[in-house]
Amino acid sequence: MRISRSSVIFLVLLSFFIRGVALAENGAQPNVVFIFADDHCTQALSAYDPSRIATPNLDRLALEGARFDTCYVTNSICGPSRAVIQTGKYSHLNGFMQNGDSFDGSQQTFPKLLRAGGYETAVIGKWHLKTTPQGFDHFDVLIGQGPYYNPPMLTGGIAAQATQEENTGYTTDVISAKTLEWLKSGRDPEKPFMLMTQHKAPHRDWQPGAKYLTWLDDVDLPEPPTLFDDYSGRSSASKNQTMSIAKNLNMRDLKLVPPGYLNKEQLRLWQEAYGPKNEAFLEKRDSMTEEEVVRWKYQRYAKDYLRTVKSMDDAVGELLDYLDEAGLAENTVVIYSSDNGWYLGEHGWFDKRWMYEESLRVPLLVRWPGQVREGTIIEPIVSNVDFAPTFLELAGVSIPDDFQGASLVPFLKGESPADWRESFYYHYFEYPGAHSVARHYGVTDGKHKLIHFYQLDEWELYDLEKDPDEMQSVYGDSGYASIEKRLKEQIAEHRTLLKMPEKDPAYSKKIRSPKNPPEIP
Ligand code: SGN
Repeated sequence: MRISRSSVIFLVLLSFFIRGVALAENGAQPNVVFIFADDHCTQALSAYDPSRIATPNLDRLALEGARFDTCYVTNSICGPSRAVIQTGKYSHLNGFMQNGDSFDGSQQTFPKLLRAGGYETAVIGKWHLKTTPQGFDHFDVLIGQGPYYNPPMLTGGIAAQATQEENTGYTTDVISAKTLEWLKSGRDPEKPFMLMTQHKAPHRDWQPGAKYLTWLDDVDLPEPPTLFDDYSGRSSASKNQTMSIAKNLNMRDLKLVPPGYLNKEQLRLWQEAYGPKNEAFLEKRDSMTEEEVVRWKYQRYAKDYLRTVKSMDDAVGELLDYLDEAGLAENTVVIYSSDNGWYLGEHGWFDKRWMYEESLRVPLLVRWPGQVREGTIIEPIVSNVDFAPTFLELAGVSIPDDFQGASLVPFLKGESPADWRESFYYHYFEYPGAHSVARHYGVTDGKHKLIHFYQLDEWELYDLEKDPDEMQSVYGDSGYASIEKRLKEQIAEHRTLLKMPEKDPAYSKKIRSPKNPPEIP
């Protein structure tokens, strides 16, 4: 009997379909919900640090699942971090090294591999990779950074032409509603799914939603001990940055002027909340010392940041409740992380970019019922370059050889992989650029950290056990000579393994020059 080519194709597709349905039903292919924040640091997530905020919904993930305590990003900035997650590769190989870049969506990405493995894929919320998402059955994404209120969004997917739509409301709530809507009625119930729900919050300029405009008004937040750091123990790089709470927050950041785009009712609520607080500040401004003004700015900035986190925590609660109600929780792995770490006043800073701990480290929480033991804490160094291989292993899809990270599934199952990385390579490329952080690379093994600001040819070495706040570089100190030598060798090994070219591949790139935001009066 002769079987036509089209029959063969039909039979192959049918067998894939049957396999997909069977796997989805018996739980072999769990759903994955990846909840992602923008600029959320562990200092503002109570499962890690309860000193400034309670995030009960995010904490649920840690209590019912695992908390990774040392998750580092390879390049601490928005677009590059997202590209690492899409591709499982460091920035120099995925081509997205700085925020001005455009993501080449035609390359191999994990959503495409998951689709080929029978998953339905969706991304809702912040995308920030410039080009239209590829590899997603459904996308509904902010355009560029997107505003905090009334965000226009681009929606489409594999089977639909992209169209732009207007939305009204607070962006965190809009993303939350769209996420629930897709789960309830947008997806194909016959297939396992991978959903990325990605918030704008708590990105600059930290605009709270109406519900939290006055929350924390009566509280004095604790100040980080390094708020008045003078950078005397370090190279010239940290003295030349422009991310200082004292000097670089502008009127909008500090809410001394309202956002220009709010609708009438949103503006009314905003003015009602900030008007009296601003008047009180401006009245006493002239009699305040410089130090008092920095303290005031820290409180204003940190509270607004935490207010945006609070709304996001509510959104996470709604999502977890829905997974429970719909009977999806048992067979869904929920993962929470952020694109980079952040300074909530430590070293006198806001923003990210550095290889120093606060900006290098991101939250990573994973709940996987029946697989991850409740309350697990995982200490070894993991990274956002490990996310893509993890997604693939969860789905039972094979991991391509050119991925540069490794799956975290063994840790989730309570194993300690014998050949896990003992040190980690970091590389930041965006200088000149926003906040003037010099280009650098470095290595850390969790105990020591060696950083090379290569344009300046200045080095720093930290003893993280003795000096966890990285206040005093011991580079060149004879007592650390053997450690310095070992870390330099590790840098060379990592660079070879990671296929890092000798010359900075981003040198020739044009970078937008930083704007000079106006100072407060
Ligand atoms: C982006 C960066 C911020 C930066 C602003 C303004 N975030 O929003 O780090 O403060 O630009 O830059 S990112 O999510 O895109 O990485 S400035 O040059 O005007 O100060």
